[in-house]
Amino acid sequence: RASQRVAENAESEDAYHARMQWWDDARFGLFIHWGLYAVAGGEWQGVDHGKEHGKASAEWVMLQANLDAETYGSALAPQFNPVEFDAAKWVSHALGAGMKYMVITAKHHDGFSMYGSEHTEYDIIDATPFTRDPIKELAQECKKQGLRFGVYYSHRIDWKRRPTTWETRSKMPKASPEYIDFTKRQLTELLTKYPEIEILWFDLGKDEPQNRDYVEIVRQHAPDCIVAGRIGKANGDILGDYLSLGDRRIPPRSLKGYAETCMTIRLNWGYDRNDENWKSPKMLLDMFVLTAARGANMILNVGPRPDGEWTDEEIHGLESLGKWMRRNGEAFHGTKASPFNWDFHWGTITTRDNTLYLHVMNRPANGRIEVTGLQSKPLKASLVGDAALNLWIDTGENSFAVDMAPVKKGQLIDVIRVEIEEQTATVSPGA
Ligand code: H79
Repeated sequence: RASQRVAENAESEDAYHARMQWWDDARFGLFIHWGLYAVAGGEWQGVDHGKEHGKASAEWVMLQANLDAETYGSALAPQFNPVEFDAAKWVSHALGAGMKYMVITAKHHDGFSMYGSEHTEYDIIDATPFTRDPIKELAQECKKQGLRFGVYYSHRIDWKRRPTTWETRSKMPKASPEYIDFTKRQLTELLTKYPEIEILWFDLGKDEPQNRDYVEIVRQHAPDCIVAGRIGKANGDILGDYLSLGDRRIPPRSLKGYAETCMTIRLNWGYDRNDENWKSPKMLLDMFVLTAARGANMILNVGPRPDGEWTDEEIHGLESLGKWMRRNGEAFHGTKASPFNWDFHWGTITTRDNTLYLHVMNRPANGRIEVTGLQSKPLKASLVGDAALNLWIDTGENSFAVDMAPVKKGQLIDVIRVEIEEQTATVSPGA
């Protein structure tokens, strides 16, 4: 696979792919947006900013309510006391859902550090009544339970140190040398204080020369750490180890390199007390398999409450995904993109060597799963999770159909394993 990273990187192609291996095999991760904005829950002085602006805004409330950092921080930080926060529980929720990694906000656009930082007092230890460091507790708990750990870090947008307003939000002032230095010190601190960090998820970077220095810091302190594509560019060179697709975007076609979709379980990233736009487990799973069919990962976001608990919808939503993931793991962990650059009326496909996995998102009444346009012969079909259930195959010219009538209904998506003679090209979509 072609890489997204800059050519001048000293690392060999092989070393790069070896470093990306666990991530590429993982397919599914957890994203967590948690910060002072959880206290506001999308509202400021009775105004629901999601409604006011017609857009999800919980972690943007500082800008949407036009607050300076002093007003925002002094109102919210003294109230941030998540006594129910339990790292062990959060990690179990992720593992129970079949996720292989988590990424949590260490600093979002509001500029507030969710870990104990030596370089600012605008952090969870100094500014809130909560005396614990959730980044540290999660990092350690991930290590203990076997979940990979990463942090989100807003390196360009920082409304405390690079102030802007709702109206001028697209025109950021140039980063001062002090801000760049602060960012470098915080990145160094994160990577040395929490050696468990294996992903640095930068957000909304543009083309700024300091981006290259930020990547350098990661390479220096954590050579195996993966850098998300939203770090941006430096003098035209694309930085980062993988392509991070735009917020909530499912890749339309297979991509050349490693890629990731970040998706929300409801509309908002951060906790929003008024957001009822929950996606059903079925819809989340459909989006997940469509992403896997393009060879990309998905990180699904939750926005925990200010008391440290997850909402019931988040807990139960992840539980139902987990049930499916446990049964069907072989159909996405370590798989490759579909040989087709399109999907089917019944669903989509992932592959491993000479195996196709047919993800039946919408089961036809006659139980006939048709695959047209593949220049290879099918040998054997069975149900994932029930290898004993062999299914009849009807073979044609560059096409075949599996009869899934014997498969009991009940799963959100049935996955059929088809062994084929060899992986070959597909015929043109018009054929
Ligand atoms: O961290 C999450 C978002 O806060 C962040 N990226 C994800 C992972 C993000 N920040 N900006 N953007 C994404 C793109 C800009 C979106 C905007 Fe808006 C549309 C800014 C104003 C209108 C979303 C909707 C934020 C406020 C209203």
